[in-house]
Amino acid sequence: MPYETILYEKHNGAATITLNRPQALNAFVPQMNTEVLDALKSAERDAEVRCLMLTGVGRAFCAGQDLKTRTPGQKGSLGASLRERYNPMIQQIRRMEKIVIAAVNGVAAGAGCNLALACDLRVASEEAKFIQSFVRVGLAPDSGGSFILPRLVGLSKAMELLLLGETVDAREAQRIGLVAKVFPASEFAQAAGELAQSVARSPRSIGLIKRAVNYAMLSDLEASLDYEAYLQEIAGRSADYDEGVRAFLEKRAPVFTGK
Ligand code: T3D
Repeated sequence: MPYETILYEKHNGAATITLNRPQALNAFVPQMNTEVLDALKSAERDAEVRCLMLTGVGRAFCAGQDLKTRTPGQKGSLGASLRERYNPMIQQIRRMEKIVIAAVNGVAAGAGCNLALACDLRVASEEAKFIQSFVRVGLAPDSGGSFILPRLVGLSKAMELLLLGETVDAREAQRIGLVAKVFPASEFAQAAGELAQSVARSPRSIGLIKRAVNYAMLSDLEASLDYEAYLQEIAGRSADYDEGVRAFLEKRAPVFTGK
């Protein structure tokens, strides 16, 4: 499918989806939801792709829903919009075994912020900002934010961010556990790309790590222990595990193939 609101590229096992509506700080219109979902699915199907990165053109990562289409006369049903356009994107990111990295290049607000939170890892430019801006426009949190944010930063901090809607800069986001790494703006694209390349060279087990944590977030210890044993059986049968043990015993770096 040819894309108009996003860019999609592949390089050495890592694919990048770049939100491309810089005139509106990469805010979502329906076509962009459709294209992001399509690109996520095609990355999932593509055996060449082992890691996926999500980023934005210009000075924003994503400003959430395009509010210019939300005037009283044309706003329609927000519930339907979430069910049909946003929830499938978030579910796709969480369900796919491939690792999705949010490379937050600039401001991430509302559903745009929660899109980043749904990813497996977040890295940020020093210029990035995170805003749970729903309260600023009279909305409730969506796109998984009410579920994921407290799990990332704890209940008290999550409530503060949601209720006050204040801007969190990149360093503060790193301090509270919202992002893993912060890079200077001038080095950001390269550093984020290198991280995606390195994840793409990781062993098969990274997808199993994601599955294990996804499962554990929704279940109790007993069920998680059982599911861990199931996933470890899969990992133990992989070529990458054999290579990992061989490399350890031979005192060299492993060469993983993702098999
Ligand atoms: O379907 C549904 O409706 C349900 C889903 C709802 C979930 C949501 O995501 S609701 C939307 C949540 N997002 C926001 O509330 C963020 C709104 N934007 C802002 O608060 C600010 O723009 C930012 C804090 C993100 C950045 O501020 P600043 O000062 O750096 O930039 P700016 O001047 O406000 O914005 C620059 C341009 O981008 C401007 O356009 P203009 O006036 O020059 O033509 C602005 O209108 C546009 N823009 C920014 N955010 C949006 C947007 N246009 C449409 N929709 C936006 N969300």
